[in-house]
Amino acid sequence: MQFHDILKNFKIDGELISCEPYGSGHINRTYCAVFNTAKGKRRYILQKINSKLFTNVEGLMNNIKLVTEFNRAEIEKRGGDPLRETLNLVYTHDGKAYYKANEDDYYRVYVFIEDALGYDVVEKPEHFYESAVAFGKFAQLLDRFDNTKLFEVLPNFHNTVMRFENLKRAIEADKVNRAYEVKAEIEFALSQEKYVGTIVNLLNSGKMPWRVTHNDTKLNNVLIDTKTDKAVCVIDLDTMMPGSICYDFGDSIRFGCNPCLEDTPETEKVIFSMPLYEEYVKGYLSVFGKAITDIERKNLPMGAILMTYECGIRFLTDYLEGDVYFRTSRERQNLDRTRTQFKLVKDMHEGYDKMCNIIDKY
Ligand code: ADP
Ligand code: GN1
Ligand code: MG
Repeated sequence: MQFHDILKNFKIDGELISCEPYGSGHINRTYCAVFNTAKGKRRYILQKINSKLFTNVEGLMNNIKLVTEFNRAEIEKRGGDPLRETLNLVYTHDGKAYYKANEDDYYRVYVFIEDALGYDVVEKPEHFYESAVAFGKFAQLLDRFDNTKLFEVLPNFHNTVMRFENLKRAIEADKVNRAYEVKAEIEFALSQEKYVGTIVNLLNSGKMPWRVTHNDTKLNNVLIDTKTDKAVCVIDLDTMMPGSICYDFGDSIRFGCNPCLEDTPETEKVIFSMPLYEEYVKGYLSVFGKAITDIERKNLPMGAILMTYECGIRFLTDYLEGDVYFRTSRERQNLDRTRTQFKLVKDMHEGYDKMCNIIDKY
């Protein structure tokens, strides 16, 4: 189907000029659509939703609608700019949050947030600090949102125990005959078994609170103002679900404290950056510090280790299954991603005491 035929279903006044692939997400297909309107050129984000993964698009889009409308009202109350500080869905002519083009072919449109970018690697430490403030504020904002309203889009998304079981099954099945070339990675992955239940057990025993969490808190899921270097908006709300704050903290650390790209083939250049970790802790706790419980605070460093490890074993599982989940553009990309994560996990174990001391400092 042509972009024009898809976009004409959304409430946009104007003529479509172009529509090109945009951004670097691994899951959905994102495009930037430019329209000529009475007010001049206007850009929109068009996304083809990965409906193989998100099998209940109605439930997914209802979550995003609820959360963005809630945030919009809160931002307005606080005198902020609701067109920039939250995602804004563009609805279809019949008032829906998505358009179904064909069976398994779903699209959504967001207002494009101008003069802001998502970064794949920390270019300036203040960007990372700013992302921490943004995710902290986001968590704080949603602390008042009733999480029973959210449909659980991907159950067990950060259940590290289940991810570990998936890995073991993939090793056993060895579908595409790759296990022999990743022996060292498999050995490392299995050596971490004693940690995998830490957060899951705390949540399930009621010792750690379930909160509304974002669950995909990579730096490139916060848009940073290109002029002021301040965080503008948290995006990519597909994985909003009940979870632990240690997941959100940990996933940010996993991605941002690596000076290299997530899929760098030069694993030897990957080092866990303690100064960047400190930037993030400072920013996050400056806004969320009061709401956080002792057990959450104490487990933030373990959250970082586990989210990095979990992402590593997800990449490894996907490599063993023939690259069917994460989008790849070259061979062994998922293996490089795995190695990056595992190197970070090793560094974090070594720096664990220091990571805890930094939490105590703030
Ligand atoms: P994925 O789930 O595939 O990661 P995202 O929702 O994160 O998809 O979008 C991919 C990229 O598109 C983002 O990293 C960001 O650069 C850009 N993007 C997404 N939404 C907007 C928006 N409303 N305004 C500007 N850029 C956006
Ligand atoms: C995926 O969609 P994107 O690129 O923001 C993945 C995350 C991983 C991340 C690794 C729904 O995020 O869980 O941490 O890749 N999202 C989903 O970069 O699986
Ligand atoms: Mg994204």
